[in-house]
Amino acid sequence: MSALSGFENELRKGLEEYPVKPGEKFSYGTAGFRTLGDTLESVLFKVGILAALRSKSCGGKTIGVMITASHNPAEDNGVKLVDPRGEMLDTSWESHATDFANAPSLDAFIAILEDFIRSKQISLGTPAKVVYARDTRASGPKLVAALRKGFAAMGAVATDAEVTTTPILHYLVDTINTTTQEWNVNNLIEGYYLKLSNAFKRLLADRGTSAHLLIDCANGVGALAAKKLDDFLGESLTLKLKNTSVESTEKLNKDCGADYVKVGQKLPPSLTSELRPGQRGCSLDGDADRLIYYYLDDSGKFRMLDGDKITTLVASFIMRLVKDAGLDDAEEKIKVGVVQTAYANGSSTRYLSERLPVTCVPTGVKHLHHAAAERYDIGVYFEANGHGTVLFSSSAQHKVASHKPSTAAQATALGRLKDVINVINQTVGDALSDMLLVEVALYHMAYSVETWDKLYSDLPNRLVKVKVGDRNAFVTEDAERRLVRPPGLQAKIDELVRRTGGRSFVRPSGTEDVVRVYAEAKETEAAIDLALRVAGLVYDEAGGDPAQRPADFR
Ligand code: 16G
Ligand code: MG
Repeated sequence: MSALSGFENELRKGLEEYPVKPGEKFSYGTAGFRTLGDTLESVLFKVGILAALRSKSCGGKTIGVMITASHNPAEDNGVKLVDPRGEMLDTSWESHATDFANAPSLDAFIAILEDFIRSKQISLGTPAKVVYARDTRASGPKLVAALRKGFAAMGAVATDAEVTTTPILHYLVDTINTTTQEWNVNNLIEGYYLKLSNAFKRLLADRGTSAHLLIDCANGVGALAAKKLDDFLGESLTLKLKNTSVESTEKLNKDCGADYVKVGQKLPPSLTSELRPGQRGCSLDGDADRLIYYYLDDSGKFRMLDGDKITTLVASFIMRLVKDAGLDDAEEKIKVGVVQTAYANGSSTRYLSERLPVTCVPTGVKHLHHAAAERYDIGVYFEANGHGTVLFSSSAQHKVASHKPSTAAQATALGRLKDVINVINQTVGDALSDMLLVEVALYHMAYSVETWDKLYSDLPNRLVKVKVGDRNAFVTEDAERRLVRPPGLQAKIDELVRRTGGRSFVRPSGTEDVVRVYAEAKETEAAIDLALRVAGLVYDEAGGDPAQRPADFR
């Protein structure tokens, strides 16, 4: 008798309602499943089942499910699972998620499920608990309906966190699994805003005037969260919210948002008449887990402060607090370090390496998060695209909590460090929490936005997409900085870089069917030239059709 016999009826009904259509192929990538929203119902039904099984395999702990496609176009959608501590799904489950999604029939699916349950030794009698949320996309509600049927098929108890940001969902998962008190989801969300805003207000208590900040909310769920946060912040920070049209779902990420700014290295047109020279502005992405700052200099020129600049500011601030609190002496030494990816601007890596340990890891939050937790007592990580946070190890948190300051100045710094811990959402990058952290760091470091910007000068850089037949033919090593396959290509890139100067690397995207080329050099024209030459090499090497070769590839 099959272990699933009691569930077969519901599974059959679900699969009949949400069949995989011929030719469809899904893959659980860097950020979960992500594709056109209208094609995802079958995936969501199965993700509901997978989340329930994940909960059972974690002894009944609550698992999170977030429905979002982040910075991608409004018609896309996606879904990812969140593990009990609020971190990304264990990587060993990713390929199973893909197998589930692609199972073509009831029989095939049941066979995969049974095999999986046996290999993971999941006891189906263990209760399952899940909490789920979605962003503002139009396809969200029907994807939620399919997801709920997946939960129901496995008897999971599901809590609906409704429309909220990705980082709030991560926070909820962690909090639900660690709280010993009675809770309901609204109180927990309120607790999130209180935790952030109270710590922020204490950190800025001695600032006489309120700073002004313009926020581009990408017409997404970040607009709702920023409005709520604004209520909690009161006078401590004056927010001006732009691109808040969440009802017009087609406007999501359209000509605005963190990715628009980072990729185009330009201000969203909707902000041009809003931002005055010297004033700070920032952009969130569609699910509010990325943050990019900017300002216009005296001559009105747009200046961007990306994830690398945020790392520099935040790491400098935290190092100073650790030192001022007396936590950097031999006995209690707290080691602060930074994690970046190959996309980090070379100037930022140089600046940071002269001051603290820096680790480079492959793209994707799970890699950065893991390295930050493994390698440092306090690990600051940001991708250049603005996704990041700060992790405090339990030993660092213990040292901060138990340290006895020997001077009044140490006591002040220690108090600030404790509040900084509370401003941060340690489960994942959180644009709103990061924004508060940046504002606090600027104030306490006594930096204007210009001083912050001038800590180092970004090397000009360029990112180019290359459409190839099979991006899996591209295999990297050394944290994606070098190619091992196709054979011989890296040597050609090395030769180009040797001749022209600068830095370049090639990696297959984890979210799109393309290969990405990054190049940086001392001059803008040289960076563009290098990127387009490497793109040309990649295209030719991957057997691209000469007739279709993009005209600008060199
Ligand atoms: C996803 C990742 C992000 C990464 C990006 C790279 C998460 C939550 N998000 O958005 O960290 O920078 O993919 O995309 O991990 P790419 O592989 O297409 O370049
Ligand atoms: Mg995002």
